[in-house]
Amino acid sequence: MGAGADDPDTWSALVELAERLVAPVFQESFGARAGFPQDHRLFAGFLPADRPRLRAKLAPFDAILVVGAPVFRQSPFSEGRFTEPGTRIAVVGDDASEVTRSPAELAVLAPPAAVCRELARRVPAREASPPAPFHPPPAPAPPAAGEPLRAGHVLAALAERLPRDAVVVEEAPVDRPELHERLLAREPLGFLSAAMGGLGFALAGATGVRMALPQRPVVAVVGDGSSLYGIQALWSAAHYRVGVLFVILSNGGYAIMDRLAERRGLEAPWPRFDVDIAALARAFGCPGRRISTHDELVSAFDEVVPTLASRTEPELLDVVIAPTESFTP
Ligand SMILES: Cc1ncc(C[n+]2csc(CCOP(=O)(O)OP(=O)(O)O)c2C)c(N)n1
Repeated sequence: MGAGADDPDTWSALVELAERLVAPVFQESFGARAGFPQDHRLFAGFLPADRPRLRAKLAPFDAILVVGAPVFRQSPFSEGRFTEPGTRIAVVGDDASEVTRSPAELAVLAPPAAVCRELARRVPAREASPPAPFHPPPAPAPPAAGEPLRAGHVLAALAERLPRDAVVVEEAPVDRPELHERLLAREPLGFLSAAMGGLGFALAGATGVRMALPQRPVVAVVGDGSSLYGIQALWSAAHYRVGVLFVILSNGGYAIMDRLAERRGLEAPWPRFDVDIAALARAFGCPGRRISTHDELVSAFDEVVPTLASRTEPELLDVVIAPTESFTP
């Protein structure tokens, strides 16, 4: 399932269909939105964006129905087939270019909710034992004295506190896989991302979502590098009194670019940087504070997260973390 399935109608049609087939449901990789409730017992996790791991993940299945997503979004590129030979693929979606370029045996250009609802009515119920459900990894223990915070600490602390209806806007390149696994989308529009790698979307995007849907709590989780591609959105959030929580994962560099360079045996030519994003936020009129300990992190979340449904002032938490050392997209 993918971004093209992210509306209440399609979610409920897909739940009906998946339950009838006792079929595991995977979220597309590098997607813009979630296409299925990620806390449902048939949710099976996130497809890899890396082709060898995608092939391995899909190898047990003889038939795959793709709904509201391309077959299959991958980045960075690697050689080879998407699936093992013999796997049959059908795709349903209302994005004509996505449907027509997908290498599938059957491609249906149609509103996914209607198709899935009708399929759920027509396919025979399957007798099968349910697949293993997806569980987020356990929260990491707080860092020992002298050890830095890591992305996992921030994401796990947020996951423990966010209400079901929160909208999480993601632009945290190297930590996206872990963000997916910890911050599950439990309601439509629970997850939002630009999904094409171009930076500069999240601060303005989160502000706009909260303006359009003032009843939804909105949190943006953004890399420090990414935040600099559209930092002036903080002025808009402050000026228009938009109560978004901006969580900056400040690892002092372009970690994903470093990891991608390493994969190719290259040394990263770009420098590390140390920009005080909290001070920048304040310069734009948005309250901002720097967080460097687990206690500060937890007490800031305890203070701010419960106010998200009703607040009319943005807040930026600039959380200093160690760069994530591996990237398996
Ligand atoms: C507009 C734009 N410019 C440059 C890039 C290349 N780029 C991709 S990720 C990245 C670094 C992002 O840094 P940060 O937000 O700190 O995330 P991290 O990798 O540390 O998680 C850059 C420069 C891009 N994707 N889009």
